[in-house]
Amino acid sequence: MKELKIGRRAYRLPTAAFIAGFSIFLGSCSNENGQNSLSPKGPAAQTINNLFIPVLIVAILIGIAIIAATFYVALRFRHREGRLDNPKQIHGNSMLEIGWTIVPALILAVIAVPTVSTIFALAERPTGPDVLVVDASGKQWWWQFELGKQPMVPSNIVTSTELHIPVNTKVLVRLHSDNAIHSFWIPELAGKKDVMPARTNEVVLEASAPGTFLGACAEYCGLSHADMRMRVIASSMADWEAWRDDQIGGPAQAYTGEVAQLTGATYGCTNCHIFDKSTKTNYGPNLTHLASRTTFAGGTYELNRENLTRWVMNAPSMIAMQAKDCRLPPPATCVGMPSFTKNTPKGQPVMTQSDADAIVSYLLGET
Ligand code: HEC
Ligand SMILES: [Cu+2]
Repeated sequence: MKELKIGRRAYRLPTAAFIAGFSIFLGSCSNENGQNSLSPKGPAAQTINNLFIPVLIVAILIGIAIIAATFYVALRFRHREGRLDNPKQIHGNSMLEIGWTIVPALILAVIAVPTVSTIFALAERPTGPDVLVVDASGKQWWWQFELGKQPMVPSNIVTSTELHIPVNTKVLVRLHSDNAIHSFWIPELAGKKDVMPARTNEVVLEASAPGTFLGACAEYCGLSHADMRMRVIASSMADWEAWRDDQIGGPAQAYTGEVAQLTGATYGCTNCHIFDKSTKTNYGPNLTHLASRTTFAGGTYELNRENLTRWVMNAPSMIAMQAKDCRLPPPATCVGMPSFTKNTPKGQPVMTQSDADAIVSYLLGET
């Protein structure tokens, strides 16, 4: 008895420390972080949650039963003075062995029913003129969204990082990659889907209310995988149509004169980017309507003059990229955007502050 008391006291401090630490950890888990799969904001995520919660409850009950049984057995059959070393052996007890084979099999069989029906429900492919079809491509390291010509979109729209959708509308997202394997995940709207080269997977998004839903690449895809974020912005149909019409229109300012010269012949941005036509894709993000976005560089940075100027002059200082000598049409070894102020290749100009300011003014639609 005496021994036990000493033992208890010795555990008091670590237990208190654990409870305090765990409470702080739980306190840091906010429910409204824009990326919470337990907080569904659309039918697909709701369907998944409806399966997840009951299965989780069953798993917790089984977990508690097993942990309790483990403690019971450890205490009940612990070594004591004057006792035989081994408790009674039960090997070969057919009833027990049949029991613990059949019960889990039954539990799994019961869980399989809603699981399979959820899989079929989520795989249903929406069709019709009121479905918005989006081609999402995983790039290194950003997401390109292309809204092809279709009943809801009179002319092709190419954008990046931020996908605008109307609420209560089914959005069929076709997933593409011309490089590594990525994974597309907007936790509050739908499940996770791998994005594979040479194969088109699909996922259906739908938001039940306006809002901004955060997502990220969920499959390690190289150096800046962690900077490959995205956001889905759901708004009323009227707001979405206004966004759509703005995207279809040309850039805020004419793409001529000094800016066209700087981004073209001088620094060669046009080898990778498009500045004045939102219908076309290129190696890098389409920049025609960059000003309409709130973030850039895979959603890692807020779009403002200061961040954008730093980026245009020396992008690799802001996220990791492999693009040292990539000024010309990107050779296969280039991944990302080069610096225009550090390690510039021989014979290529180093970007001046005033050139950067002029380019950034154009990109922000300011004069
Ligand atoms: C070798 C190809 C290449 C060249 C040349 C290049 N870029 Fe980029 N640029 C990229 C890539 C790739 C990205 C996406 C990087 C990422 O987010 O991981 C990018 C991203 C950007 C972005 C952020 C866009 C967004 O939606 O996130 C801006 C702005 C930009 N570049 C401007 C420029 C300007 C201005 C120049 C010329 C001074 C230039 N780039 C030259 C490849 C290039
Ligand atoms: Cu990725």
